[in-house]
Amino acid sequence: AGAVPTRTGGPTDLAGLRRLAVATLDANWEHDHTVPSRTLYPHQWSWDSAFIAVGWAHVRPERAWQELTSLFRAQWADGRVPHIVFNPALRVGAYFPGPELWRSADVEGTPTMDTSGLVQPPVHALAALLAYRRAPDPAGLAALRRLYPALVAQQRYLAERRDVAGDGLVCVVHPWESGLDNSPAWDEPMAAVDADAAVMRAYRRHDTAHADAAHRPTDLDYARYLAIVAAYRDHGYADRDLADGHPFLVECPLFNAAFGAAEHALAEIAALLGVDPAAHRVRADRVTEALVRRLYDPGTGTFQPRDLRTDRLVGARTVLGLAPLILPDLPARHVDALVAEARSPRFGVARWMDRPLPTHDRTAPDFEALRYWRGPSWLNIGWLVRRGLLTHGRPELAAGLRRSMIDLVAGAGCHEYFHPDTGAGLGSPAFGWTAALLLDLLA
Ligand code: 2M8
Repeated sequence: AGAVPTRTGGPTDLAGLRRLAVATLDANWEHDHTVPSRTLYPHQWSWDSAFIAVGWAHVRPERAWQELTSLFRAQWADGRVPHIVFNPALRVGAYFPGPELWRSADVEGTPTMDTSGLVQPPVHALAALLAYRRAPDPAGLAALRRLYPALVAQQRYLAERRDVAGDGLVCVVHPWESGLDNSPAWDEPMAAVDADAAVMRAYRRHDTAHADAAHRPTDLDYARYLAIVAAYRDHGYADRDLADGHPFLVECPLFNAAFGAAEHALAEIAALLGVDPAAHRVRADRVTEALVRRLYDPGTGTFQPRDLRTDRLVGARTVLGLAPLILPDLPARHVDALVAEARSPRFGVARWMDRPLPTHDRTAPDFEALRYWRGPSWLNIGWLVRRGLLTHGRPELAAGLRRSMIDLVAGAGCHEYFHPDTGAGLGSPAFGWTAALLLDLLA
């Protein structure tokens, strides 16, 4: 796995940090969207664009709206917002798996550009609302008015096509949909997916050419990712009958918290547009109620994913379980339990102010400080949890978490993720949402 990387040093003054963030976003800007990373992820990613729009709103608001508008131009007729929108100008092989594997053009109701067929956590309505609040001018209001029906259709797709268990929650059909690709939360459901690491010999992974293989998912993970994509694609990306045989069906607390938070955001957007927000509020309440009923484990006092193939909660205590804090109507008892979990040695928020929020339980035997979503610290997750802490009246903890995130970038630059103890920068060194969310944290 190699030596533990050390911090290399980023700017330490706030103006220097801001300049670095803007320069990173500018360098990743591509006509009408921002790439997460020029090397690792050179196309447009769905939830990246939402986080990135929040950052653009602070410096170039018109780009925030272009970012979201270009993403929603790739929305499918059924309402799904694809998790990757491919840039046709890039050479074949710029990213794996590319358009030749997804074959979106073969499906009816897909846009003219190539896309994936999966979704990601729906944080876009929240992003649009925050972008507008930051820059509440007529151009922003017009953009919000254009986006609103698309954001509603995105929610409708999830509510109507992805409620596989009929319990009011959205089911993800691939770990990539969670955004936390190789989280230990998916180990159990992934173990049931039939695949052999040897499959990867037939492909050329692109990520390991740009990032240390020891900091990325394994070949066996990738073989399973491909097997699940193939199953969904060969089913025409149709969501009927998923329960009958799709190899990966999981209700994720972060995805569903984003789904509920989106209805809260849509209620506020609707009010701004003079539309009755009542239906959004009703739906938001239902999501929170379903999350508590289906994904809360009173035994551990945490939210956990539910594997629909076994109908059991997954035992791993990952940072996914803290995400319901972003729901303003989460009952006080559950908020208290999550705050206790966040402050525990597992996550250490504000107990050790100098330690960043990890993505997995630090005390778990499968905690890996360097490997992607199995331990390292990511700014989008810290940013969401901080919002949750502010929403529920925990300003000191929120301030500690904010400080820890700013320190990470000051210590290492706008990296994709960070070693949760040393703060060393990992993955892409010029990552879009790190830059964007830093701008938001500094505002
Ligand atoms: C990562 O996911 C992609 C697949 O979608 C990959 O590993 O190639 C994840 O970190 C995901 O959350 C993120 O949206 C994407 C682009 O930054 O990269």
